[in-house]
Amino acid sequence: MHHITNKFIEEFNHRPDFICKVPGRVNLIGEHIDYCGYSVLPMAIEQSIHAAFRHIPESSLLSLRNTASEYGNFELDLTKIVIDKTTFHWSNYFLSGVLGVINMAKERNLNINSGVEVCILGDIPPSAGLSSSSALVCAGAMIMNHIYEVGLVKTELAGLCATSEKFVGTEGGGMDQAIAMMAERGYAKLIEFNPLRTTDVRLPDGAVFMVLNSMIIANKAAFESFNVRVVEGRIGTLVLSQKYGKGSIRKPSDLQKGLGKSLDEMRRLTKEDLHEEPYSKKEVCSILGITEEELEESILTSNTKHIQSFKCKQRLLHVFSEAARVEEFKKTCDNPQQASLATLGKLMNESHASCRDLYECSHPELDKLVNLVAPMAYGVRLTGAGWGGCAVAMIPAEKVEEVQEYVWKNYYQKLEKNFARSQVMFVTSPGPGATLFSLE
Ligand code: ADP
Ligand code: NG1
Ligand code: MG
Repeated sequence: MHHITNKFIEEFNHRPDFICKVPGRVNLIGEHIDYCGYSVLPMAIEQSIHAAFRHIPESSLLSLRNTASEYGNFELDLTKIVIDKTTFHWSNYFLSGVLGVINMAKERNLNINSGVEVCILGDIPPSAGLSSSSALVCAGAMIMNHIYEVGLVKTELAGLCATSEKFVGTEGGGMDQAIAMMAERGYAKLIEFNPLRTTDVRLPDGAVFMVLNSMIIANKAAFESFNVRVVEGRIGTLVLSQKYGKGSIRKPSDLQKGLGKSLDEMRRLTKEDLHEEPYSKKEVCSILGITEEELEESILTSNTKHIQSFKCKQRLLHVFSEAARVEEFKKTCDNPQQASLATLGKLMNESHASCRDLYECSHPELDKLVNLVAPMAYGVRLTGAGWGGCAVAMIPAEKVEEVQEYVWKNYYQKLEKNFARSQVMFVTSPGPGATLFSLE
């Protein structure tokens, strides 16, 4: 805490009033299904974004600083806030939370004529699937909620931040913002959507969760793969929806509800009704009875308009099977038995295989890491969006050192880079959600 306060004083010549702390998260199971409307099961980690801030009533300026010099300073007049999706500047994340709350404050006719000085210190490995992005978004929103006295409670902030992070350009779901806001120490959470709600999940005794960073950077806003997956699922759902006379349903969970089918039945439909080869743009338009322009405008995102083919079947098979694994994982945690650890581990392994083969969101280095850990773990899988970033392994508590030693030697030392062991591999237990501390 000293470091951030000192940096704040160095930058602004006075002490901050408050510190806002927002954690990162590790998703235990349920990957790439939150934006399809399905439940996910993450927990908050210790690593967080800390934002020291001071309200400046006499100005409308936001002054943003970072303790890490690579991020650079940022200034903006809050009355003229805009987010340029194409710049990929770190401030975009913070600003999207800020903008979400400003829009809400305007709707409520609140006075928004004041400014704020902010200094960020973050120790969530960035672009590693541990949700550093949403922690920044949530910090921006919490600070403005406080300063403008908007009065949003945590569930409202979580929903608002999920919508706001889209200002950055990624079409994600609401998992990261929900766990960042609503986590509670000691529990993982089942997060359900529409309406957003969380249920405590107590993890079984005898195993620990270890996060291992592949050190492959995956910046989700700067590359299109994330949104390509979103639209592939969307198109597959529209094709099925059309076939079953359900109109233009584009969210898999909505279609499931509309059809009144189980997840297994949805998988069967997907297998029978969609073809293996990628759908071309032309074919999609002909099935849906729309023009290419309409496809681009109302179904694709600004960074996926140029995509020519869509692997709808593979993506939806992942979605429906992953949603079923989350249900099974939760059930197993709720009724602990002797074989529970093995069952949970198996589900995690299946989740990884599905992410790798059907959703194609892994990375060869991440697979290498997963394969190294697998023989010593109950289960191990990529966590977060993928394409690099971290794996999460459930391992017997007594095997922690053995695993770390082995992976250090066989993975990290081979990368020939300098990093602290504790930064790339750490055991984690469920931490609390976002908090605001007064320094007065
Ligand atoms: P993830 O959410 O998995 O960490 P994203 O690609 O969604 O990865 O977001 C990573 C981005 O978040 C970084 O490129 C950077 O812009 C921003 N970010 C993360 N940590 C910090 C930090 N400590 N300070 C400033 N920006 C950060
Ligand atoms: P990360 O890894 O934090 O960028 C993303 C999405 C989640 C979820 C996961 C995949 C955002 C803010 N986050 O997480 O909603 O879809 O990927 O399960 O878009
Ligand atoms: Mg992110």
